[in-house]
Order: sequence, then C-alpha cells, then structure tokens
Amino acid sequence: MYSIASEHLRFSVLIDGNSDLRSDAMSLPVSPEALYSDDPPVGAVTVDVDPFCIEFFSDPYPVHAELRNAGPVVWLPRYAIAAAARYQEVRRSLLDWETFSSARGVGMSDFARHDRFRLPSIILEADPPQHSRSRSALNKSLSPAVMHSLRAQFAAVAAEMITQLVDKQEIDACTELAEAFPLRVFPDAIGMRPDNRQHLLPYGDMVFNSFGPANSLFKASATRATQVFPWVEAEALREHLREDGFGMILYQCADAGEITHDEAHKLVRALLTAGVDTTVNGIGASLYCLARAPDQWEMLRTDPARFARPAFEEAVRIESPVQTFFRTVTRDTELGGVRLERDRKVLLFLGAANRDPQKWEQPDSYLIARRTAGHVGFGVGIHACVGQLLARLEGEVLLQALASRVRRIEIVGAVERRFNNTLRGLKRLPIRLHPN
Ligand code: 8QM
Repeated sequence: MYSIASEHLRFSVLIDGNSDLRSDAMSLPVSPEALYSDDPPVGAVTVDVDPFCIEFFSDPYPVHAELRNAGPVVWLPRYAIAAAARYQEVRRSLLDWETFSSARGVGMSDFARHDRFRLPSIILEADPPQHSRSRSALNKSLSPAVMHSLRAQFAAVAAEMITQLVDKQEIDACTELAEAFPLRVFPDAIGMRPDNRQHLLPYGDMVFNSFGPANSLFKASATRATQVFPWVEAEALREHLREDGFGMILYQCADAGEITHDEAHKLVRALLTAGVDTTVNGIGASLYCLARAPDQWEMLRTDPARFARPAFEEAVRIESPVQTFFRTVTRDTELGGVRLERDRKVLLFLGAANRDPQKWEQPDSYLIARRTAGHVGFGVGIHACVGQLLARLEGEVLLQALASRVRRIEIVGAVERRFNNTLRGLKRLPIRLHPN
C-alpha cells in the first residue's frame, strides 16, 4: 500500500499488494487482477483478453473486433468485469445515466467497494443533482461566447508556433506541436500562472491511468506524479487565477450562489485534469492520421478553413483519445438482451464503438469528409465532454495554421506510442514539414 503525500488526499492508493482489494474479494475464483467476485451475466460470452496491457494497446483493433463479434455484452474473466464494445450498447449505456451511474467512479474500481485514488470529481464522478449543478457552472465557463473570445488569440499562437517549426523543418510533432500548443493556450485561457505547466502532463497521465486496473502502468505514473497533486490544488485556488480567465467564471458562479466556493475550486481542478492530455492526444491523433493519409492532407489543404474542424473530429472518432470508461449498474436491467444485475461495473469501449462496422462505413479509414455525427469520442448524454468546443477550437486553429503553411508532412523516423490505461496516443512522431 502506498499513500500519496498530500493532505488533500484522504484515500490511499492501492499500488502494491492490493491487500484492501483482496479482503473484500476473498472468496474469489478469479485472477489476481480482478477487483470483483461477480459471476458473468447470463448470456455474456467470455473473451479472455487483457484490454489494459501493452500488447493490446499496441494494436487494439483485432481485439476490439473480437469483443464486438462475441456479443452485445462480453465477460472479461481476468478482471471479472462485464464489457460492451458495440456502438449501439455503448451509446445506450452512456445515454441512460440513471441505470449506468458515474457516481461510483468511471474507472474499474467501485467507490462503494474499494478505496478511491483521489477525491471524487464533482462532475465526472457524479450523477444528478450534483452533476447538474457542476455542469451548468462549467457550461458557463466553456460557453460558445467564451470560445468565440478565445479564437483570435489561439489562432495567433498557432500561426507563430507553426512558423517557428517550419523553420526548424524536422520536429517531433508530439512534444513540439501536440503537447506544446495545448500546454500554452489552455492554461493561459483558464487564467493560470505561467510556471510549472509541464507538470500537467504527468498529472493527467496518472489520473487517466487510475481509471484502469492497478497495473504497472498506473504504478509507474503514480510514482512519478504524486507530488503534483498539491500543486494542482494550489493552482486552482482563486487567488492564483487571473481575473480574465475562464477559470474565474466558476468562482463568479460561486459568488452568485449557484455553486459553493469549494465546488468552484474542485471544478477548476477538474478543468486542469481533463483539459490537457485529452487535447494533446486529439491533436496528436490528427497529425498522425494526416501524416499517413496524403490524400486527406491534400483535401485539407484545398480549403483549410473548411476542413480543419472535420479533420480534427474524424481523428477523435478514429483514434478515440479517451478509449474507455466504466459505469456502475444501479438497478437490474438488460443491455442488448443480456441481463445485468445492479451493482456491476460495465466497461464501455468508446474506441471500439467508434469503429463498429455496423455503424460506420469503412470504419478504419480516416476520411475527413465523412459524417462523423454520432461518434462517441466525446461521449454522449449528460456526461458528454463539456470542453468539446474548446477541444475543437484548439484542433481547428492548429490544423488550419499548419495546412495553410505546409505543403507536406512526412514521417521521418520511428513513431513511438505512449501507453496509458485510458488514453490512446503517441509519445514521439518525428516529421519533416515541407513549407509551401
Ligand atoms: C476525462 O477530474 C475531472 O473532473 C475529470 C477528469 C478526467 C476527465 C474528465 C473530468 C474525460 C476527460
């Protein structure tokens, strides 16, 4: 057992031994990884794969197909957990928040049975009515009007960055573009102080790992990043935010009595947690897709103002930077004809749903002119990404700046993947930028 050195974290992290987890699972059949003692739902086909290991992350698509083909609900014996990988069932569970609750955590562990890794988020890990209050405050801070006010500044930063990188010619698109751009514009827009922003990335890496099992990926990122917990909490304080940032809008909602000041602080923390790694991997996915699809790059270049946004959206569909989330079943129900009893966790494969051939034509092709409506890369229903307008704005202005100045992007070295229990993306993408 490993405890995080932060007074804000009252819960211990289950890193070694998992003794607590084991204690309520004593009678268990199952593998050492399993948190649960549940039996498979009747009618769920067993698929003995590990969707949280490096081998899977390196090429998840054959396994996604196996999971979709096996049935509407499958059973993963290694974790003793039910899962859905087809578009229809993923979408249905996301839409039915009353039956498929978020309040017991959207990771593998169930807040009602296991220790928590961090203080629960009052937006991600909440149901109505708490969720509704948090959500309406966040909606104000991330409103279309606020997004409109950010566009010119984002576009100016994108243009400046691309101009510098074009001069350099050979760059790592991951660190120098996909990470650098969000790390600059997003904390600026929130109104965060300039120092130490690079800590947001290992922090996010740890939180997104924590939604999976307590495997070696999670342990490694937790060891690296635990010290940043108190730092993130401090950054989210009102006295550390600029008056003109959108983080302050949450404190203004508190002044107006819509939420408490403590909730405002927690929601700024949520923005800092959810807003960086996600857009980094969305932009990274766009660059990776465009670098491998010269015809799509050419189409983007014919009209960057028109195609930049759809090019980003299609990358979110096909790469699905957030690959999975869990829900907890609150009442006996049925999913795709399979009975699910209350208190079960269900693993939802957003990434597999976004490539389900029952829903998508040429699901594995990156096609920027396709209709992407209905993809679940940002989720759907009451928990659908509240920052999606901001994510799209970042993706759009960056791709537009790139496609306006660059004739060709060429991969010039070994591409390396970054492995995370929830996020899909790269660590290294060496490219040459051929200027117009
Ligand atoms: C994921 O802390 C939070 O509220 C939070 C953390 C991660 C996310 C969302 C919210 C979905 C992007």
